[in-house]
Order: sequence, then C-alpha cells, then structure tokens
Amino acid sequence: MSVTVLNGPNLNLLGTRRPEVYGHTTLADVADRCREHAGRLGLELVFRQSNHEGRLIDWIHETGAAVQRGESIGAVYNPGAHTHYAYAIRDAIEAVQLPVIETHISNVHAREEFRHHSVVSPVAAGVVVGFGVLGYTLAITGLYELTRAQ
Ligand code: CA2
Repeated sequence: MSVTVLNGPNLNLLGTRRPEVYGHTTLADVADRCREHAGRLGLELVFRQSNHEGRLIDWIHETGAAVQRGESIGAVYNPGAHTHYAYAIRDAIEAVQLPVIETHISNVHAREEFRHHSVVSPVAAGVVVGFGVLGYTLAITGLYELTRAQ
C-alpha cells in the first residue's frame, strides 16, 4: 500500500529562498522525512513535484486509479499557488474521488488576502496549515487514520 505526496509550482525552491516564510528544509529533506514516516506506518511513499498544472493533473488521475485498485490510501498535496485559482486541479480531485489532505507550510490565513481562499479545500478530506514542513508528516498520519477508519 502506498501514499502519494504531491507538490505544486515553486516548491522545488524550498529551503533555498524565503527561509523566513518556508524555513531551511529542502524538498529532498521533506521527501526523506515523509519516506521514513510512511515506512513507520507500513506505507510506501510516492513523492512528486511539478511546476506544470497538467502534469499534476495526470498524477492526480494516476493516484485516483491506484486508490480504486486498493493500492494507495490517497495523497497529501501542497498545491502551492494553484491552491488559490486552479479549478482544473479541483475538478481532477473531484472527478477521480481522490482522498486528499491539502497541506500548506505557511499559515496562509496570516498572509496576503489572495492566499486566504482555496479552491481545493472543498474537495479535500482535510487541511493542514501553518506547521512548517512538519505539516507533511502530520498530513500523512491524518490521511492514514481517516482511510483506516473507513
Ligand atoms: O504555505 C504553503 O505551503 C504554500 O502552499 C506555498 C506556496 C504559496 O503560493 C501558497 O500560498 C502557500 C508557494 C510555494 C513556493 O515555495 C517557495 C519556496 C521557497 C521560496 C520561494 C517559494
């Protein structure tokens, strides 16, 4: 059984720019932490990042199909700025009924107005916001517990 972690645009820059907002941990470090955490729960990790909306949509479809086959519990997803406007991402999650925990490193509600609204949250099973990169492993645990309860 696997869990997928998806990352949207610019998250490849994590740990290299704006540490006051996003911290010093790189995305490769986040992947390592997630792999170790998933392993403790008996899950394999699929970890992906893209700056391209269509690629992310393809991975959402792929993960949805894996969930249908009973091979995946779903996805932890930091959609980056897509969060605030990308209706095609929201439609993709809804279309394949992908269990998603929307995850943000920063507290988006304490930032600019445009970050306060998410088009993804209405189709997410849960939302984790403002815990820094710890949010990724919290979200994996949350998704694991939610899907185990069903
Ligand atoms: O807080 C989050 O995790 C965000 O999803 C990050 C997005 C932002 O657009 C969302 O409003 C909140 C930005 C990802 C860009 O990441 C960077 C990392 C390092 C340096 C610059 C950008």
